[in-house]
Amino acid sequence: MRIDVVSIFPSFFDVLEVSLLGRARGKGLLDVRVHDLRSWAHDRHRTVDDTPYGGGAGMVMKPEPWGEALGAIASDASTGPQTTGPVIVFPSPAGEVFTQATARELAAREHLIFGCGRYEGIDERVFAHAASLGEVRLISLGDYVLNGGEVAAMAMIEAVGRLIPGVVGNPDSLVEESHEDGLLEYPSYTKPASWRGLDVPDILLSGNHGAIAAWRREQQLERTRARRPDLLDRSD
Ligand code: 6GU
Repeated sequence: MRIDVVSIFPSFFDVLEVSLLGRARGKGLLDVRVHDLRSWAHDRHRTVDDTPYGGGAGMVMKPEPWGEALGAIASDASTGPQTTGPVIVFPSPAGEVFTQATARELAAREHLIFGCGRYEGIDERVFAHAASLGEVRLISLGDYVLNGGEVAAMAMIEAVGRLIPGVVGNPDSLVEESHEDGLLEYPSYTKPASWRGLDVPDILLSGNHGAIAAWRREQQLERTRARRPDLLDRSD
């Protein structure tokens, strides 16, 4: 999978070098390229923002650098082995909420472009223009406000990247995670069986695999009911 990121803070994405995703990049499973939006700003100060039409607080990202950046990246990638157009993701608190289902949809694509906005947002015309280059999605991490799209893009890249075959060593560990089946994960324990007066539940030491599976399922339902009842309304 190829992922391009456009940001005025490319160094935010240095952490992609480490851990699981770093190894995935080393193995050639993931081709991530981070671009500085300012390389497509041509004035002396490499300006990427301006005051909003109609007035109001803050600054708005100008359309021209975004148009050039997205155009250059989309046409560069189309010379590669891609058979479908890119998905262009704009992290935005005004977007649809990102879920595990969104991660699965994005993981099935060959090319993702993340356009990270700052300030009060990006000139609205950029989204319309981007729609001529690929499938545009505005995606939010949840109902709270970050200073820009970078941290959100990073979260999405990690959630999507670990679904690419080969990135996570043991594929079984993908299915037993919270949210994969619409429920929260069951509790996990390791040795020692007794620690500071706290004991591992007897059932897990019983060797009865059927009973263990049933207990884990019950734990999943119980925690989901207690912590995230909204998930139960949605799952079957
Ligand atoms: Cl994707 N962007 C920003 N700026 N704030 C957010 C967000 C995204 N998701 C939640 N809050």
